[in-house]
Amino acid sequence: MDVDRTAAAIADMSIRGAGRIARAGAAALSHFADNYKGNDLGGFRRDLEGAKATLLGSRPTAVSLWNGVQASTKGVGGAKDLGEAIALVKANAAAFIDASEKAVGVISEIGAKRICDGDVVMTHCNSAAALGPIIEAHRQGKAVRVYATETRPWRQGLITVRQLAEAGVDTTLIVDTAVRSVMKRVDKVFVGADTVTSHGALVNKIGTSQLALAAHEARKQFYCCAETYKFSPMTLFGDMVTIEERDHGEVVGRDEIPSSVKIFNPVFDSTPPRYIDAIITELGMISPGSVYGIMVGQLGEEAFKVGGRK
Ligand code: RI2
Repeated sequence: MDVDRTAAAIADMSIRGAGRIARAGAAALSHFADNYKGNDLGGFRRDLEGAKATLLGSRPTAVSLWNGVQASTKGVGGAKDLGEAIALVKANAAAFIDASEKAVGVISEIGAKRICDGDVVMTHCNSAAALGPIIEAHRQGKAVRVYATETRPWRQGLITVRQLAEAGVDTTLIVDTAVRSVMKRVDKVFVGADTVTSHGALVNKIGTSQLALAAHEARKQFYCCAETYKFSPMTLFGDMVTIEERDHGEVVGRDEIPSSVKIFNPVFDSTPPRYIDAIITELGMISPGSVYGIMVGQLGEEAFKVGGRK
């Protein structure tokens, strides 16, 4: 799909999920490179920047999209000619998509080991990374039962319960307001991530922090499942994560309530690292405090030299 249509599909959430939007962004840049009609390298680089900006303007919170776009365009500045630049973007995008898909498989294997026979797991929204371990544990023959939240207002929980039911997992749907009440029946919480900050805070679907608080209060384990391309390099340099706010029409019809009532529809919230037992990544199970070291390793020391930040 081309860049404009991909950006529109991400914005209207027909393509959603932090991993999927990152792969869609990479695929759109590959499509852009493959169909480029110009004939000079300078023009390609300029148009590529425009394509990146279009994709990044679609949704602001999940850093996975930014990382996918950056990974797909790495090295273009050093390309000798247009052909090399086009080939580079296509190869980068394909490598990112492949690594992204494999990461979910590794997270599933690692995460499944944290699920014991007979465990009851709660999950929120719809996360491929969080469902992977649950489905893998079930596939391995462990008896696992799941409470899945509805996840207002988009109700991604309905996608989750369909996916779990299709995999044969014993699944119960609950409304979001039932989280604290149901937590006493739960052993572990598994959620995904849109962004993880350099100090190990989890930015994920609105309501995630309520699950974390309820799990903490009830002394239940809280796991975040996140590929490392959901780690935000910008937060290393002090930038805040932008929390997306979406249209009030997603919450309630305007004529259902008095016109004087305002509607606030934030899409994500932040869970402090102290409420997270571990982050399950494709590099292994890590503490929230390890995120910083992994990001520094991935970025390289150059990025931290005074004046070295691009
Ligand atoms: P995977 C989703 O956001 C949810 O917040 C979910 O936890 C996260 O992306 C990660 O999903 P949205 O696009 O990459 O539904 O694990 O707003 O599939």
